Amino acid sequence: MKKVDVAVIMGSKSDLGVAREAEKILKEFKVKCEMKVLSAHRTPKATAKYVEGAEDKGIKVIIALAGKAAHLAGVIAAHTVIPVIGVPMDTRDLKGIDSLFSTVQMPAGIPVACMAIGTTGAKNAALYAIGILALSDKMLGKRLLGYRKEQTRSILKTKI
Ligand code: RP5
Repeated sequence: MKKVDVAVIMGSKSDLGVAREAEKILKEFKVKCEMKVLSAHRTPKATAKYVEGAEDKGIKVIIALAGKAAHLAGVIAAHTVIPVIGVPMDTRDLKGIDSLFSTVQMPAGIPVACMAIGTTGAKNAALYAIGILALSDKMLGKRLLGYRKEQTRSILKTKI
């Protein structure tokens, strides 16, 4: 079975552009990830089945992106103890506030780490997942530190 460290699950193919931002960072850090479209509402049984098999696949972190009544991250977290990072998608009607509240307001006992709305959240979800993996992977931790140092360096050299 192919080794996968991080699963990136999105509620709809319409979330793919934002999900790619997380994938890009995971690939930059050479973290093995797999992308899936699964919905808490439209494919509830397939979602549960995938998540229940995730531990056997060696998946260590799950990133879940969803919009509107965004229950995907919470439903995934209900089926596993693998850490789940939720990314609320931006929406036309309510500007992602709907997705944010649906993702962040989990009942005690079933935690979801909720990131910012949209692209920022997707990027930070990948970095957060890398931080979790780095706890048991020293080399990955070094690369994460290097990424931060480079970020600091590039901001400090900004000429106005
Ligand atoms: C959610 O509803 C998805 O995560 C997506 O952000 C939103 C709209 O989905 P589509 O109607 O574009 O498939 O389930």
